[in-house]
Amino acid sequence: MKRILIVAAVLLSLVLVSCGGAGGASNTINVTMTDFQFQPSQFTVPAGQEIAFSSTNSGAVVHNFVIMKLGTTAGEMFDEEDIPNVYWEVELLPGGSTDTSFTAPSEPGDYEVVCRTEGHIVSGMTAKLTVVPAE
Ligand SMILES: [Cu+2]
Repeated sequence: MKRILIVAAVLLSLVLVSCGGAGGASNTINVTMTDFQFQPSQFTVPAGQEIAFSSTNSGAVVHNFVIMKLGTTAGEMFDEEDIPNVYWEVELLPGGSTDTSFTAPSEPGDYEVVCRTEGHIVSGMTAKLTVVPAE
């Protein structure tokens, strides 16, 4: 009897953990760009849905929020050959801000986010966009 209870408790915790993963998705991204970071640097959105995007550049130089297509990476430096791999991007001048939106990719997975301003990737200006199946 005791063993059955333990098995039930383990199964229940597994269910709770998996629900927590999918439930973390949000239709809103609110990100601050600094010299040289995205804050926060991890986002989870539902596949194929409209995402409200708000951002402020509180740094002293131009920053970008560039979502790379699934399975691609800009590597250590964003250059010409990376342009076809851009899924969506927005550029903000120093002190600038934006309220816009984009449609989340339809394919679940981890997407790389970078700032394409020269030297910013190696300075640590990267983030991760996790796309999960829409409920
Ligand atoms: Cu930047």
